[in-house]
Amino acid sequence: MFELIKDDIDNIKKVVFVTGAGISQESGIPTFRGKDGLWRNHDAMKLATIDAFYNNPKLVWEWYNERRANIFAAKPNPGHRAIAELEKYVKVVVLTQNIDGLHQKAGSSQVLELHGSIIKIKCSVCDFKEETTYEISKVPPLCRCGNILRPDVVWFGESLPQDVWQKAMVLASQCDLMIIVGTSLVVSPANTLPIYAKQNNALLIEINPENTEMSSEMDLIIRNTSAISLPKFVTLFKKN
Ligand code: BV8
Ligand code: ZN
Repeated sequence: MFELIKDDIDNIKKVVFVTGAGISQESGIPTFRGKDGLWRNHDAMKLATIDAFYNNPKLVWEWYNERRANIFAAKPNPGHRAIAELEKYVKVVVLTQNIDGLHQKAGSSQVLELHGSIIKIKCSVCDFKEETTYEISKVPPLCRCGNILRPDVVWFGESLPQDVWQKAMVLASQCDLMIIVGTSLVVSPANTLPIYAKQNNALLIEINPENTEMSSEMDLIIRNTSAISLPKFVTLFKKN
């Protein structure tokens, strides 16, 4: 599977992962664009927008409540755990588009959440923010200032947190190897991270059962799932 890099392993010191919904698929969390990308016949892409939230905050909150319940019950899978284990051998940073916190649950210590986190909620007006894992029964929840609370995620049409994005670009341009796992690379600006890596001569590996928008740019393509491929990748670093 990883024959191409087997002899280069000793030169790999800094690995950056760019992960998307596909890496959590084997933890039972639906992806965005797969067949399970619909919820009550609503397209996830249309619900994850600021307009949808202001047009129908109750509906959007019902969607997030269902996702929160599913995510809080979900466990990291062997793919998440392999990335966490790799920290024993090399410097690892995870740039994730996911909001499910499964990388952190698996033990990864350097995770940048490019699109925020479903575990956090914030006020749509004041600076109130908190981490909540309790079920939000009354939707939409109100802040003590009287305004509606929202999930602390980045919706389509919203900018990514500037500090997180700046750091992600720097890390992408300083790695020896970038592994792009479980993402269709449809969503920008996250889909530009492999370009920063390539511009700095990093090796690019894509792990995805399907083609992506950038398959032609990759040095190595593993047409398999992350839960199968990533544990195999980590064994390359284990000195027998
Ligand atoms: C921005 C949080 C500046 C919410 C998410 C026109 C109008 C307005 C905007 C735009 C426009 N055109 C482009 C844009 C920019 C837009 C964008 O990219 N749109 C796309 C759809 C064209 N981006 C933005 O708006 C971003 N902000 O650009 O700011 C700006 C400001 C104003 C106006 C313009 C620009 C913000 C984007 C963040 C959106 N928020 N999530 C929530 O989750 O509720 S994105 C959402 O999609 C998730 O985070 C998800 O992770 C992400 C990306 O999708 P993927 O992770 O790739 O998931 P997908 O389902 O697509 O693919 C899964 C892959 O896994 C597949 O390839 C599959 O084969 C593979 N797979 C499946 N199983 C497995 C597997 N792989 C491995 N193993 C398996 N077992
Ligand atoms: Zn408030």
